[in-house]
Amino acid sequence: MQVVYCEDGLLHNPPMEMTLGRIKPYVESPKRLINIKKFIDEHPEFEVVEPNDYSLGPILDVHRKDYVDFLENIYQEWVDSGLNKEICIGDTFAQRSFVGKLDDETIRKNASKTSCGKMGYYVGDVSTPFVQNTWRAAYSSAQVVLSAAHRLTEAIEAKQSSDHNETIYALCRPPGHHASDHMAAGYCFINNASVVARFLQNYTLQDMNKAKKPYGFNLEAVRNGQFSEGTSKEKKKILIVDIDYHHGNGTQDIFYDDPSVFYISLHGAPDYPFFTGSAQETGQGAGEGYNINIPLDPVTTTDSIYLDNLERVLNNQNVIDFNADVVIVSMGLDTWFEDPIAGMKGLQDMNTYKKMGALVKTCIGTKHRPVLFVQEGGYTIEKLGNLAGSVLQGFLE
Ligand code: SP5
Ligand code: ZN
Repeated sequence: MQVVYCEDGLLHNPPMEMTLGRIKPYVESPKRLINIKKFIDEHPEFEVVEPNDYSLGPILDVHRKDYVDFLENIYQEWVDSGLNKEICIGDTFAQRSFVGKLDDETIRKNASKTSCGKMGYYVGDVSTPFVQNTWRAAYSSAQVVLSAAHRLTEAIEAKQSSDHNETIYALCRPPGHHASDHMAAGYCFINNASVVARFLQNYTLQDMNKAKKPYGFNLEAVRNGQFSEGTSKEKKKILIVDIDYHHGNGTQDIFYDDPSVFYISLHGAPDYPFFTGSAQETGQGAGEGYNINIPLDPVTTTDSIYLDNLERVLNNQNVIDFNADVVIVSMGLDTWFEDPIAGMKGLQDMNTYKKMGALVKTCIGTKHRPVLFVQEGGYTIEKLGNLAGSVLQGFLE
């Protein structure tokens, strides 16, 4: 299995975060990536490949331009206004009644007068800080996933028989599933899984070939508005299976009214992000019926309960009828019982992770479909290589 990896993912390294009333070292640490990469390097069934650069175009198919400008510039603006160079972290948030009855555009204009205001408008919590190279890391993370999608598309189009799944792993960091079209949250800045879902829908293989440049983070081209664009007319159907411990509120939100992207999430509840993730959230408008949430009790969920739920949802009639062209797995590894900020108390067997990968391969809703694994959360640094490797090995076996 090919694994796309980029060292620039290590560049986002804030000195601290605040979670559950405690100031602590940043939990979503670069060590996570290093540890998974180490496992990948030690196992011959994986082959590490370099990313390419597809510019900002595919990112702007999901995220608002004003938000992308914010991601790019906020750290420097914060420092230029005399604030802490060590870390740019919000402390006042544009929540509900705090913004009164003003319309979004007015709130955005008011917020945009200061870097603190922008942090309050574009960020959802205090555990999503910016440092010097945060934007560069987030951009690289998206390019890793886009590169994986391009390679997967090449493999799909070159495919001779249908007796095996085409598959690839985007070993990206920072993660993405809490980021919405205009908000960073939960360690996430660019919603990688969503960007790649749209990329697969909007770009033909020819578009991808044309957009592809050597990975280099071409800021000038980005400033000059030289973005790649997709021309695809046939919209591929994308199934996103989110097995991160947390509900992927950002991904759900981005596709909530879209019947061409089916979002499934198994997650611990009640827990972060607290406001979304109930089973009653089934999509809206044309997207009604294309969103399935499976909240699980973090205390009583065991290995077999978790696997039963995963198997059931991947064999759900609506998922089968959807008949996805491509499956994206938002692969969080923070369900593991020892996870320092998450974890299901009863998920203690490494084999469970193999079985997760095996289920993605064998269940009717996912069987024989190309699968793109996208790295999300997971914070038991020492175990992450094993956990990620187990899911992928379970899929390959
Ligand atoms: C990508 C990702 O996994 N982001 C997670 C962000 C979570 N941040 C807040 C976590 C604090 C709440 N958890 C309390 C559970 C205690 N067992
Ligand atoms: Zn998570």
